[in-house]
Amino acid sequence: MAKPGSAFERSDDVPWTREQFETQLRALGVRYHIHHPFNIRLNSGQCSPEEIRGWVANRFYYQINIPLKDAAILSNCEDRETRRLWVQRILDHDGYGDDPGGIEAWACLADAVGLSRDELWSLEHVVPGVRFAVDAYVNFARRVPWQEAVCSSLTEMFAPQIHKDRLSGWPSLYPWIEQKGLGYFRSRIPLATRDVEHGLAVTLDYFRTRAMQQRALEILTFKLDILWSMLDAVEKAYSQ
Ligand code: AHQ
Repeated sequence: MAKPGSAFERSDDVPWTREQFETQLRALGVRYHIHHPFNIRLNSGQCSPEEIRGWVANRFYYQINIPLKDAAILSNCEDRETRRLWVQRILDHDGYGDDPGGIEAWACLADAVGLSRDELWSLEHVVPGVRFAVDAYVNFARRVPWQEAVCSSLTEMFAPQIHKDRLSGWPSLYPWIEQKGLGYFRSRIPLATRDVEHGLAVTLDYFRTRAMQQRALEILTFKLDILWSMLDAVEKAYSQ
């Protein structure tokens, strides 16, 4: 590879600017699970109660593993300022003080779609493809530099829209689902926006060379594939 700045440096060696890098990251949104056939059917009112219960029960495995993933990042992170911010993500899901947290909010969603708490927490409905994808995410966060795991959380750049779709559509599409069960989606919109602001700053600062920026795109693609393959597995299990 040519010396940086030399006349022989090729254009694909030159790092992207912060704006170019962010544009490249956001362009991966075309692979976000909002475009998955199961999600399109789910958010357009075409799923049966059984399919929705299956999706809620399987996504619960993802939700209860987010704090483990975030704790793995904390355990690898030597920077106190970053930890002071990142620890909030665990509290958001596990709850803190009077706030029961996002995992409890997801259990309320389960109540609303007719899944008992025992059934939900038994994880009996979690299909192998979902378990493998979620476990791959947690194990990734355990073994890579914490900045790479932070980068993988940036799929939430695209999350506000998918939550807004559920909030705007489900009440009329699925009138049988009690609306108080949708509270989790409502809670995530400001939290996802806050989390992405921090995650993006870490990512744009850490991945400085063109090769590292390319690695960041690969990391985000890996996480997009995790979300996509979870819906593949749910669709195969519940939509035949
Ligand atoms: O509810 C979600 C959530 O708490 C998180 C944390 C974040 C991460 O650290 O990877 N990603 C994420 C996501 C949540 N909900 C998903 C959805 O479709 O409801 C979207 C998902 C994401 O975009 O990564």
